[in-house]
Amino acid sequence: RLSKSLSKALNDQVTMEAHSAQIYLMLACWADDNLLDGVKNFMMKHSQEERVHMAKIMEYIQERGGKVTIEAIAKPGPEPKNVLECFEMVLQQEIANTEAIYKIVNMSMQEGDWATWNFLQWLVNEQREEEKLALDLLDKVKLAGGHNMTDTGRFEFNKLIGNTP
Ligand code: OFO
Repeated sequence: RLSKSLSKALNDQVTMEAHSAQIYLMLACWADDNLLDGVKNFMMKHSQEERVHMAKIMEYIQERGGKVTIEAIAKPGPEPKNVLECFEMVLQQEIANTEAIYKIVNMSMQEGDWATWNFLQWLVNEQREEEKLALDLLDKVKLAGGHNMTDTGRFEFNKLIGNTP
């Protein structure tokens, strides 16, 4: 059975995943306003992935006899000013998520709750992949011009990201 402290930490992570999903939605809307349909699709897909993470953690808490409480989600924002800022926000959010997850992994280790430790390894791997993807995309944004991206750079980057899983 989950300890109270792990149950609370995992519950906070449910809220954090929901907040990540909202950040991706905010970025999708920003992309739509800026005629970047490839970026929008990418953000919509990732918002959905964060909701899947959220649901998996909820299920786990319940399966282990913990209690899930749905909390308020902070408003995301402000919106980015350009494509570079948009992808810097993605990377920062993923790093913040990884740090939060590592804290829970650490707690589970200290409590000797190996089931929770084992469950979280899936999320650790997921974060490694998401950080790698965010870093790769940020590199591509920089190659496409970064702060000085031209309309052609935006067009090419938007096309490229539209084909990114
Ligand atoms: Fe972006 O991954 Fe959830 O945690």
